[in-house]
Amino acid sequence: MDNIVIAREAAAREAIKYLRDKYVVGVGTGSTAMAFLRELHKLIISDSIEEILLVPTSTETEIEIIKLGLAHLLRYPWQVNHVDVAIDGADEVDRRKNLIKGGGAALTREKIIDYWAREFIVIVDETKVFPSIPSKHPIPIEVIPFAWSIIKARLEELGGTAELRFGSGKRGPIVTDNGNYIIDYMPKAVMNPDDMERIIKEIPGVVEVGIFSGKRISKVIIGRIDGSVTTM
Ligand code: ABF
Repeated sequence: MDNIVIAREAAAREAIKYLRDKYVVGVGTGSTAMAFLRELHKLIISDSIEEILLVPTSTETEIEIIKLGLAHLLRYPWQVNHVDVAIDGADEVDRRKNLIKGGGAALTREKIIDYWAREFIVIVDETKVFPSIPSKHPIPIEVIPFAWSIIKARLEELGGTAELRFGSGKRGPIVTDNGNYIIDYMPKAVMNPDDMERIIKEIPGVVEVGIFSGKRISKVIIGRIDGSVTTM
């Protein structure tokens, strides 16, 4: 098995320890979150955990829940009055638990559910840990399509590069679950992530920013390629 897969699955298995019977679980997006969903599926079909409800953070995750035969557990935000725990992946995490998310273009629904949850647990493999963010991945920003060129110019004025994200085959811009576009922004200088998030969010037409503040995160579980885990 691929080393990264081993690391992801180790983090996903560890996250299962934070679930309880009768929990409302926010289910993240991406391959690490899907490893978690598969582990959770095993527990549900073996009756090791009872009366769990699942709130997806994207259409992609919603489809996976249905494909696993768990549609009866699927709930939308308006059908529950809280989320006990959200388990989600990330593209980058720094030592203060600040995250870059949105490589899969699902950042807005992820932030809605992850921040609403009483506990927000992040699962990553060890290659996602960096001294500061953003390091390798630009900051994904969900924008109203009408405003994309203005926002791109405003970001470039702040310093750095900003690119409208295209789908494979470059047939057109990627469209999010909310009908918006994504701009990937790599700032020129490293800045405090909370300040960066605030400054970007103030630009009219920005829907959400793929910086998730470490202050909102209960725990980060890091899976290692030897199959062990550490937490922060
Ligand atoms: C979601 O999936 C995103 O916020 C993040 O961009 C991505 C991580 O995917 P993977 O686990 O496949 O690396 O959590």
